[in-house]
Amino acid sequence: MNIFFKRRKSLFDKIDDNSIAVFFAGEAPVKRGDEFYPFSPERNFYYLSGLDNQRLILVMIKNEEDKEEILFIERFDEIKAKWVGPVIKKEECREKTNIENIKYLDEFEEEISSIIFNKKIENIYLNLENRYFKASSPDFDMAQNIIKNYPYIKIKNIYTVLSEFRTIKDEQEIKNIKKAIDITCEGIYEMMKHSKAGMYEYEIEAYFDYVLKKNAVRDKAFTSIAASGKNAVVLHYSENSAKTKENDLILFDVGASYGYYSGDITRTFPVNGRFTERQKQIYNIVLRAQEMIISIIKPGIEFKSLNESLKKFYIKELKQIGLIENDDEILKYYYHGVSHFLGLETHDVGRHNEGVLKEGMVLTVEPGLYIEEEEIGIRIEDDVVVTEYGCEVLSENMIKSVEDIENFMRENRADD
Ligand SMILES: [Mn+2]
Repeated sequence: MNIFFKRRKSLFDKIDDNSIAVFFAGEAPVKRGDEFYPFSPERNFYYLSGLDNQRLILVMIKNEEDKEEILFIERFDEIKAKWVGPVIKKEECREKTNIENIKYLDEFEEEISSIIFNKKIENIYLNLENRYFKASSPDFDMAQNIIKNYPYIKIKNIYTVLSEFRTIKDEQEIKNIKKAIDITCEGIYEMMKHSKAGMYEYEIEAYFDYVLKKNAVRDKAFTSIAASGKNAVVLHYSENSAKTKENDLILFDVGASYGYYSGDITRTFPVNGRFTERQKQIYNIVLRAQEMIISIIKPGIEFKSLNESLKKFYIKELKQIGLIENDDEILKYYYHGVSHFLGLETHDVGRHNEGVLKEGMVLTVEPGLYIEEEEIGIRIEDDVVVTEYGCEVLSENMIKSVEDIENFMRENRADD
């Protein structure tokens, strides 16, 4: 069965009778003048349709008698076709989505009013993600129009329902995430091979970008972090412009995107291929912390307990090496969360802090320690999928022990 059809079928079960649900693919935002940012489909639209063309609209209609779906696409325009290429055709849409009824965008408004009237529509479900007070999107515009023109219709938010769906990954999704991770790891190995003290952070990063392009990945999952020495204590450092020094560690938090699914991996290694004794000591604490967290992940565990366990572990370890005396000093050296969901977005949807882990969830495990006064910032991040009794590390082939990293860098350094 077509996976997108299957997802829409499950969604129909969650919406009330006499309702329609509307999803917009969105369009690329203007950069400036006649330039646009690259297009990336709205994720719930993509999740339900598998289409990544701009401006499309998916409408789902449900009443007591039947369930209907309509896809609105752009009409063919000869001049536009000569400049930017032809738009997606009805036949291709049918094949990819299993939606039979395909209409043109210029018919959308008339069609919606006729559905509202003829099908006695009482509710309209819209995809209302709202992180900012002045949110603007086709969904919010439509909400405004409905309130104005059909004040008796109730507007409901489908975003939260889909977020719930999307936290549990199906086989196809895990395959895509795995592929994104494999390419990401290949890129990290490439950086390890070429890294030398004295290179600029972006010079090493360029080897990651090369691997992405070589694998036909057009998009990164997020802006790469390439942070050497003390820069690594800034969590979202993205300047990537400093010159590395002889005994620097360098932290790479990077991710390829594949089929719109994100990989998210962090590795920290010495630019010159050899850890100092102190770096080794701190690195091994982070590594053992990560292994401990991975070992406790299983269905039923509270998401927020992962971070609590990590802090307890760190407090004990950092007291042992004399870095801290009191429990609350830990916040000086570790100040983020250990995990987030991963999927169609890098910080994927789902209310992690309120919930427990379930089979099929994909999450990151990314403990770090940041000692500013010693210019040491270390984070190790892998991605795991929760299984029936535990979890599977999707990036398990990516080396991370001190010994493996030093050996790999010694044996594989390129002579450029
Ligand atoms: Mn992450």
